[in-house]
Amino acid sequence: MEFVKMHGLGNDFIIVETDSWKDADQLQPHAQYLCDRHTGIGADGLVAVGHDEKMDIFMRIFNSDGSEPEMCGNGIRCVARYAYEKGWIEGENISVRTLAGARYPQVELIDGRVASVCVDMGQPVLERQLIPMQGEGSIVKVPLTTSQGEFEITAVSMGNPHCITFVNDINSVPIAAWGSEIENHAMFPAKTNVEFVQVLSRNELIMRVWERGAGITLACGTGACATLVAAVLNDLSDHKAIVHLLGGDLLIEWNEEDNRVYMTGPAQYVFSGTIDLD
Ligand code: ZDP
Repeated sequence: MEFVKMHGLGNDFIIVETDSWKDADQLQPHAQYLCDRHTGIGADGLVAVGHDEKMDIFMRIFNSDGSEPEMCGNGIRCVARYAYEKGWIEGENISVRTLAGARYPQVELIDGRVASVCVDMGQPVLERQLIPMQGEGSIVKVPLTTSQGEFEITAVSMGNPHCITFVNDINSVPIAAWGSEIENHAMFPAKTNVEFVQVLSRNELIMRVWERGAGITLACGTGACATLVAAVLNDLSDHKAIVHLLGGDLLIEWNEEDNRVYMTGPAQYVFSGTIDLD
């Protein structure tokens, strides 16, 4: 099987072409092995991409634990660059079919090469049952009890669930200990991605992430979008901010006119190769 390794701010993916959305089913049993950083290729996720009947392309992602999330922000920037530079796309605007619905990346060129990608990540989902999150009422400043203490969280879905906690000192947060418990908390019937955020200003946030199905990663695009939305809902940020991640920075805007979230950041190649699945 041929593959290309790409990453968005160090959140890395194995990109594999499949003939159809359905054909990507055959990849899921191999995700754990292929993503293993010792016995496989090594990545945070496995991404299937190909031509779609209604949209320009489709994208399916499998986390390194083999689970299939609805959406992927760093990954969609990678497949946008991949499809553009393969010559699959006319122009710079791409329509992508995902499990979360249609998403619309736009490649940004310098000297004919993709320098960055701006993705319309759609509207944030703020209805508790659709995140999904147990209980009733607001999704802002919700008390969450864990074995490691009480948290005040804000939940946002970008097609996939995110649980955001604001902290005073990001470097003091035990990401793995808190993140792994909250990921599997009963409050989140589909589990959740877990973000910890320190606010530097109304236009600058630091975010660290424990990802559902992947653990600590260097960056999470959907998580950065959810972080900005949560910061606005808590009146801690304006509608446009830089989100600093371990792997680098993303520019996130929650547009007040169309209620859609826009994410801009890089997508980079690492290497290509072949691997024998058997
Ligand atoms: O929702 C989830 O299970 C995430 N782990 C999916 C991957 C999210 C990603 N890191 C991103 O950038 O949004 C690819």
